[in-house]
Amino acid sequence: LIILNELRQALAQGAQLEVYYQTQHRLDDGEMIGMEALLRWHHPDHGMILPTEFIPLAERHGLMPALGSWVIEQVVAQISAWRGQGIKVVPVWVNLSALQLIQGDLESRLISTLSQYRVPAPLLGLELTESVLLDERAGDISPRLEALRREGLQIAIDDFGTGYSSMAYLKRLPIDKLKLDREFIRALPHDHADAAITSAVLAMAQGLDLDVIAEGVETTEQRDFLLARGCRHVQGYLYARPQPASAVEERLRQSD
Ligand code: G
Ligand code: G
Ligand code: MN
Ligand code: NA
Repeated sequence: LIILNELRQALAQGAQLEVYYQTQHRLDDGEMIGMEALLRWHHPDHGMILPTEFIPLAERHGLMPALGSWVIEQVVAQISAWRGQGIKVVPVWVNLSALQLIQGDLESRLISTLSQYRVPAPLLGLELTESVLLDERAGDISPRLEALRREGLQIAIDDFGTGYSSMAYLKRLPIDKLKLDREFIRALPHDHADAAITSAVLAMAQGLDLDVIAEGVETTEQRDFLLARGCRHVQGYLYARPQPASAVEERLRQSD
């Protein structure tokens, strides 16, 4: 539990935590259309620790609403700083933990952070996994998502296809985008099952008028397969790895 205390300290001081950004692109012409904020912890002894290791710890030990709020404020402040420098910004997507939704005042906190930094709501997207969306402790989430969308925020289902995958919630929940999990992308185009699933999700999303972004695209073969099946957006190492704000800032300036 030394690490837990260290995480608590890192959060209090902010210095060892850093938000990385992975750019997202339009498939047909490569244009940057967004980015995902991904938290990193630079530990003085252990080097970089990935969120898969420390976020579950933060969730178990009550650090999560605070850590999540820290990420949101960092991201909104960064967008604001870029806008202040005249840099044209693309929407930034933040991952939400179930514990942030259970905390009932998420919506008002988001809205007040955005207005404090004078950042237009459409520049912030929220990624929720299927398990977060279906977490009963958060209550009926549909009107809450609706309220956020009315304010202009965008909502995506993250890791789509790996959770409970009840198609019923797609009908019920007000969302903008599906993030097709990289599990289904990895073995494309050769794996028949993955090819069938990916094609079916793309067709279904088109019928539901939902955008799809394919995650974990690493090869041109994967890209070509997706493009041929009407997928419009991608995120993956083929385009960019998660990187510090200063590095994506370069790309924002170039693509401006
Ligand atoms: O780059 P990658 O190793 O960053 O991310 C690993 C996992 O950690 C992903 O499932 C991602 O959704 C999650 N993650 C990254 N940053 C955050 C964050 O700020 N909040 C939450 N809740 N999850 C995050
Ligand atoms: O929030 P989510 O679970 O979708 O987090 C995205 C995760 O996927 C992060 O850990 C990120 O670093 C990782 N990632 C992004 N692009 C690629 C990729 O092309 N290949 C692999 N293996 N991982 C990726
Ligand atoms: Mn995500
Ligand atoms: Na994902």
